[in-house]
Amino acid sequence: MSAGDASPPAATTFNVVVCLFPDAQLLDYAGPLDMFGFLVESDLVMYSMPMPPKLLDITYLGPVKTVIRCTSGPPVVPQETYNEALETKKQYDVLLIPGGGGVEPTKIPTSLLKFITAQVKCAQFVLSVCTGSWALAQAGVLEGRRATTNKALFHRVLENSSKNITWIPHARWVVDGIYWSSSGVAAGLDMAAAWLEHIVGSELADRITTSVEYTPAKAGDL
Ligand SMILES: *[C@@H]1O[C@H](CO)[C@@H](O)[C@H](O)[C@H]1NC(C)=O
Ligand SMILES: CC(=O)N[C@H]1CO[C@H](CO)[C@@H](O)[C@@H]1O
Repeated sequence: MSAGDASPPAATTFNVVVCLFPDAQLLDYAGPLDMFGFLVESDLVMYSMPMPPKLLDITYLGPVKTVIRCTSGPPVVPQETYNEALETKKQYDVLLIPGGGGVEPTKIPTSLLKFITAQVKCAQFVLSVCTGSWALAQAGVLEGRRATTNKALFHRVLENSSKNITWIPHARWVVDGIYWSSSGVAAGLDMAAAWLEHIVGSELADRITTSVEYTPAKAGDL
């Protein structure tokens, strides 16, 4: 680069995986994704965005490649299964894990738990929304860590997860190492906004939240 060349460095890309399953809570993943979309290269023109320092390439995985019904919203079809991703050993940089009725211990897909355990070894960020952190707890990856979850299901998650997890009752979201966990549903939007600020800076993150006319809560807000 010659002296005085002011062109910004080329954007780097995070591969993001959205972990779907039957009875995943729609807004848990749809809320963050609507903001993440501002960093998807093919959508930049639509949003009239300058090239951000970080781009997101998003993949949708599920226990099956056939139609999945989430708690509400349209039927969704995952692009690949967890088992296929495990076989090809593809590593993702960022995991987004929604909560919902499908994370109940009797319902959660075993392949999702295996996928989480394999991915967290090299992932840079693991984002859970609502009872998505219960899925992380069942995968055994929150041992010795702090996390939060949906306030309405707090005691159920607390009683039915490892005693070696420090569950934080009053938080919109909690960060511990690579793990970012938010409380219930809409708190995922607040955590997503904070995470965007973390990866692309406050100017661009503010532009995104302003575009969607959202005023994010702070980490300690109830
Ligand atoms: C809690 O988890 C951490 C991290 O895996 C581990 O080092 C520690 O021994 C665990 N403590 C108990 C009481 O299981
Ligand atoms: C508080 C709570 O929901 N406890 C549940 C934990 O899991 C067991 C086994 O599934 C249930 O019987 C408890 O009700």
